Formats: sequence, C-alpha cells, structure tokens
Amino acid sequence: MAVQRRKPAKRKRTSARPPKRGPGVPASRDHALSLVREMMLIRRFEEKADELYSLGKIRGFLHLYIGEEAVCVGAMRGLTSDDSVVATYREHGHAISRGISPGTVMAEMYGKVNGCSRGRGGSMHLFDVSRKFYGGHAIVGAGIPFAVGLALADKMESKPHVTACFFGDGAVDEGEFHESMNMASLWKLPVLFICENNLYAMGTALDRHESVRDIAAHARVYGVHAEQVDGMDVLAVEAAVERNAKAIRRDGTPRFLEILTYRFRGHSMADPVLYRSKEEVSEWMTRDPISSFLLLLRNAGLVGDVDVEKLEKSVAAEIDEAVRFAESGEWEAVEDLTRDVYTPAGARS
Ligand SMILES: Cc1ncc(C[n+]2csc(CCOP(=O)(O)OP(=O)(O)O)c2C)c(N)n1
Repeated sequence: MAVQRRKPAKRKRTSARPPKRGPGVPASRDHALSLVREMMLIRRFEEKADELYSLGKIRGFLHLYIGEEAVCVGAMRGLTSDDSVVATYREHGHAISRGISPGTVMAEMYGKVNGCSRGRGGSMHLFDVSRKFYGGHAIVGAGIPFAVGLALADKMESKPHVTACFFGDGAVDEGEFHESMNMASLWKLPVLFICENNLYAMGTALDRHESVRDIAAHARVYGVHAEQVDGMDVLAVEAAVERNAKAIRRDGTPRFLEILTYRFRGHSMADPVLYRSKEEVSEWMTRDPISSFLLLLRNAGLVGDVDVEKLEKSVAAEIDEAVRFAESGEWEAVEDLTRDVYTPAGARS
C-alpha cells in the first residue's frame, strides 16, 4: 500500500521567519571566545553522537539540539552555580553548559557506569545533583512542576536562588504548564520559565497545536512578566536571563522568557522531517548561532582565522577524549541491576 505523505505546511505562522540579529557587543574577547567555544563544543559533541548512534554505540532515543546552542550557552551564563536548572530530553547542551563534562555525558549515552546517571538514564535523563542539574525529563512538561517544587523549597528556606526551567513550545499545551504557572505566580516562587520555541512539537507546527500562538501571552494570563528573546543570538539570551534572574532575586516573583529558536535536525534520529520545507530550514540556517556570532566577532576585530583554527582543534581534542572516556567505561555489574528497584514488602519471591 502506498504511504501518503503530507506536503509541508505552507500556511503563514507568526514567528516562522528568523529574527534579525540585534546590535549586541561581547563584554570582552575572552568572554566572546568562551561563548563561541562552548557552542562549538556542544555542536561537535552532538555531531559525534549522531555518528555513534548510527554505529549502534548509543541506543534508545537521541534528540539533537543542533541550531539551538545559543539558548543553553547564553542562559547558563546568566545564572549562578547556586541556582537550579531543570531541562527536557533535548538536554545534552544544557548539561555541558552547566559544567558536566562531555565525557560524563557521552558515557551516560553509552549506558556506562561512569555516566552522570550511572548509565541508567541515557540521553534523556542526564542528572547531576552536585551541579544542581535536575534533568533530563522524557515526559513533555514533567520538569515544570518539579521546578516549581525546587523553587518552593528555596523560598521556604529563605535562599536567594532561582530555578531555571527549560521546556519546548509543545509543553505549553500541557495542563502541568498551566497549573505550575498559576501556582508559581500565586505563591510568588523564584522560577525563571524558559520556553525554547523552535516552532515544532515533533512534527506538529505551532499553528497546528496552539490556539494562541503568542506564547508569552500564556504566561501573562497568570500575571507573570514575560519577554520574547532572539534565541539565535547568544548575547541576547545571556543578557535576558541575567536581567530576569536578577529581577526574580529582587522581587521574588516568577518570570517567563519565550526564546525564538530553531532545530536544524529532525525531532529525533527517527524523524524523516516531512513536515517543513527545505527553504524554511535554509533560511534559519543563515542565522546559525555559531557562524553568525563568529561573523560578528570577526567584523569587530575580536577573532581571526588563527583563533578559529585553535578553537576547532581544542574542541576536536575534547570530543575525542569524551569518546575515549565513554568507550573505556564499565557496564553495570549484573548483580547490581536490581539495586534502586523498589517493590512492595514481601513481593519478591
Ligand atoms: C506527556 C507526553 N506526551 C507526548 C509525548 C511524546 N512527545 C515526545 S517529544 C514531543 C514534542 C515536544 O515538543 P516541544 O515541547 O516543543 O519540545 P522540542 O522537542 O521542540 O524541544 C512529544 C509530543 C511525551 N514524551 N510526553
């Protein structure tokens, strides 16, 4: 039987076009280089993960963040190490930006015990409590009430911390999102909600899953201050997160950022990407967060060819080391497999 394929939707969407870059300037050359290096590291990490997945070294699900790197890299710079971070299943970049080594993340994806979740979580469940990195959540929207709980704990203990919660545009349709926004606003909880609006929830375009396409409006309904940010511009993201995190510490009220971004690859490795046009993808790729930031830095005379070459070499070496670390990791011992598995008393025979 012939499989009917739907043509990519041609209807106009409110924010389908990439935003134009703003007039941002990095604080210093070192700062600029560290931002660009981290974005390159995450990009190369995921390109390597793609390759290793095809070789069967990584199994299960794999959701790449390629194209969205400016969001996690900019956002983490606007937070402190005392703040908590909650992410989704597209979180390799968030974990690395939070300081979890690429090797530990790669080992987790291999399912090895030297991974950050001892190999039990895989790509979608990266955790590191010592870095206050709480997920890695496979269920859409699941991290949002969890983040509200972390913020409630900080408030009850009078700690001046912020919980940053990342989620996609698809999560805004979930009941958990609305219940969490309502409660965070009512109880004045220190949460920074960060919606990574990449225009698609799996293969479903925003205008097919949202009755109100202005995502920031969903937050304002609950009395939460909301802003829209260009997610292809790492400096814009950094500035917005820093400013809003400061405001949360000052006022003790939640805030919301809708970050306009785009994933260049499919939803997951199994996605043939039949729901959007090649022209749309190419147009967004002209705003690639790494090459457009490098161009800005070159034009400002802050980096040259030698710098870029050096960065590429050191990133490649770090990725090689990450793969070595994962390859050399141990599998969990068979006798440990039932450790942490809970059963009602007496249920075991
Ligand atoms: C509660 C729930 N419903 C459905 C799914 C299946 N699912 C996995 S990812 C996804 C799309 C989510 O899109 P979005 O929140 O926009 O995040 P993005 O993948 O774009 O980063 C869906 C529907 C799920 N994991 N959890």
